Amino acid sequence: MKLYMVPAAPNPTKVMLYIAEKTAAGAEMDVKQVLVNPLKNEQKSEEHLARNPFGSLPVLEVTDHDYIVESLAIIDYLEERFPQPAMWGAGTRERIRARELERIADLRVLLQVGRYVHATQSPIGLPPDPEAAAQAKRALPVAFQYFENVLADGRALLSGDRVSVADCTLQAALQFMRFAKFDLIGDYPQLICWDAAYRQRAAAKAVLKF
Ligand SMILES: N[C@@H](CCC(=O)N[C@@H](CS)C(=O)NCC(=O)O)C(=O)O
Repeated sequence: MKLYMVPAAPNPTKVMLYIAEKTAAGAEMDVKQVLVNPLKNEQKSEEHLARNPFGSLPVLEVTDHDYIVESLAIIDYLEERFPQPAMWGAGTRERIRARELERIADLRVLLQVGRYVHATQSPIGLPPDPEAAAQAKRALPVAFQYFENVLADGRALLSGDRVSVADCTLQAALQFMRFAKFDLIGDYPQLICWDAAYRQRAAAKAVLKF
């Protein structure tokens, strides 16, 4: 299998962290990572559009001409093929809780961070959009406070003591914040602690660039 990706971009990073976590825990996934460089607009090249008509990253090539073009669907596919260790947790309630946390991290943090960065200093040259930036920035505190509350019992990771996809998604978002050199988590001590601890993990060290 091949993962078309670019380091530091949040959606590819979420999948790369997921793969690195699984691999560090012993899963043998054999996913080759292939760079598609948005700084050269390669994600909109004919070659990449043939893989993914939306021209976005990541894309998983399962076999020749069989592509998955949504990050969470890629993770779900890999998780079904490589169920151990379970990255959504064990019982029904734990799995659904991890999924809920991942959706909140994705839709209320990663998406907003992405909007904010692209509206203020887009690495792929999108025009500045002060209104979109202000909207995205306004949406973040309630999500950060939510995670602050989740972490308030001193847990090491979002789901407790086991890493889950939610950790990968939240970290992918925070890395994009660091990449853009802005800090919006300064007022959230538990989140700062989680961030520092997560970045010490082998998977994080292998994947994160910022
Ligand atoms: N919903 C998609 C979003 C993918 C996405 O927006 N990827 C960004 C990188 S984080 C991208 O490729 N942006 C460049 C573009 O759309 O031209 C997913 O979860 O995979």
